[in-house]
Amino acid sequence: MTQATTRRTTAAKPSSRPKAKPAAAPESRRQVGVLIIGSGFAGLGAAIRLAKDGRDDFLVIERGSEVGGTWRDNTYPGAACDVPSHLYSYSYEPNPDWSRSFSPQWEIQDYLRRTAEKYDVLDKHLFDTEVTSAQWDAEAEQWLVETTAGGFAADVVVAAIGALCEPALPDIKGIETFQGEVFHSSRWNHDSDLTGKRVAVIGTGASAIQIVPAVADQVAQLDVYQRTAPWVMPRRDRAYSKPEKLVYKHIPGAQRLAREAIYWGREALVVGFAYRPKILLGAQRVAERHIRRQITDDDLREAVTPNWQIGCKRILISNDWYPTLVKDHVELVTDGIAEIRENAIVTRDGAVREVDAIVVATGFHVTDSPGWEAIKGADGRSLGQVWREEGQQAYKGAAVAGFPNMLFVVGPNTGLGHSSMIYMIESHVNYLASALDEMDEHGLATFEVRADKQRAYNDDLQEHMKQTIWMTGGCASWYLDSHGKNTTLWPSFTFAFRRLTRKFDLAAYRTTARADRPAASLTLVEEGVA
Ligand code: N01
Repeated sequence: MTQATTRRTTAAKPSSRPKAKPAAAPESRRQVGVLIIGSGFAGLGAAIRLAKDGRDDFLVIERGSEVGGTWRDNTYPGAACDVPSHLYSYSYEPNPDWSRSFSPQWEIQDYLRRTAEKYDVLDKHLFDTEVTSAQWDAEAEQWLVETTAGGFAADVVVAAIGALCEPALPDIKGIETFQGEVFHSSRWNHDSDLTGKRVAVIGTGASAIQIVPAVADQVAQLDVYQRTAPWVMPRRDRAYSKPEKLVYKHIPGAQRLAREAIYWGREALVVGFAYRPKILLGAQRVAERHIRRQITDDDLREAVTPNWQIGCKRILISNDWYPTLVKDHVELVTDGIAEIRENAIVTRDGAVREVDAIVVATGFHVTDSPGWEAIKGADGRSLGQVWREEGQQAYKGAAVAGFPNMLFVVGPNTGLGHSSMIYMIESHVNYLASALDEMDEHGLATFEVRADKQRAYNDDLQEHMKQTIWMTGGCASWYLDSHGKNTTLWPSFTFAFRRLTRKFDLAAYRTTARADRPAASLTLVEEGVA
């Protein structure tokens, strides 16, 4: 999908994107059964499942030059996962060789590369290819997909685009006039040597708290611009010993047991996040103690202490964030940014801080991704327009009314604040696989979720959402859309989502039969639709 752009950021070099080809004539389109957009954990997981199920007629379109998605793109110093590795991996592909409890980025990227090779799906990928538009053709009952490598006609489209892929660049006055280097955390410019430079980092989210400690000792001056203080817990990270790895490799079930223990430990947190937010106050005490132990200066302690309840935004983990902020050449700046000049950042109090480079760690377009504009449904409206007008929502996070034969892996309200997204991805992959089986079994040409089913599902979900910490904790976060609704997170236990998506529920969908299918064979399906 289209890339967010701004002048002078490495996220924005137009030359790095292949040029779009003109729309293909229908006869020159390549026909494909299932077209998967994106090859991060989600798209790759979908491809592997289709291959395992003996389906051959699928293709993955990936704009990057290899698999990995967010783990390919986020190469900033210090990048690592904050979910334990034994859980943050495919269930069918355990890795006994994880080096630590929280793996670094490069290790996860290696894991994804190896897994793609092992399951032999790389020749089903078109890399360095961007989807420029996808339009539902009601007559042909197919998606007409334009890409930078030509046109495709697909029976089913799988949107595995990911929520954290379009950098959100801050709209700060004068940012385009800055003469030094500017780059987004997820588009780290490795040609830029920060050694001995005066560097500013804008943002104090999950990315910034990894970047700041990793670059601090390299630079001459580090200004950290904080808009909202995050809650930070101790990071219980350690290297796995050789004997541990041997146990995981050679003792059947040992690694699965470790994974299960991590899973259920994390799942217990849902009680606090989604049902009884007061329980999280215990965690808040631990985070407060973390501040007291690592910072002695009262003013700095106050500046880093959030004024909202823990859990409302993502809980961060770090042992070196606060110790970095107390270093002499590091300054936490809490006055808002008024403007950026050729060589400096000016804050609202009038202070001018000269800098040589700016790292923009300001997050992603999650609820307003520009990618949604390129997908046009049955009535010609783009997904972006539909979601702006009606709110971002999908049935079971997977299907959107008006967008037949398209499934998300993973879509609205499937994100997690406490556990591994790979679990949610595998749940959605089950749903996708079941949908394709149902299409085969009943000879279906199309399926489209019923608007009333989608509405009822989301009304129910949002009703439950009201009691969660994300709505009651007193913060603003990227979990919420412009209407103030939480359209990103799953508000319950992940095993409940697994149950919900185990089987494709045809009764919630309108369907049409394939032209070659005898009408009698459709009876069952028609009965299923209430
Ligand atoms: O982005 P964020 P991120 N002027 O949106 C600030 C995942 N992740 O890239 O809080 C000044 O969390 C903004 O301030 P505020 C993880 O799911 C995982 O860090 O909005 N500041 C905030 O401090 C995470 O949640 C890992 O007031 C501005 C920061 O920028 C998600 O990615 C590692 C601003 C943005 O924080 C995103 O994390 C990294 C402006 N105009 C990321 N606009 C793992 O470990 C925004 N900010 C797995």
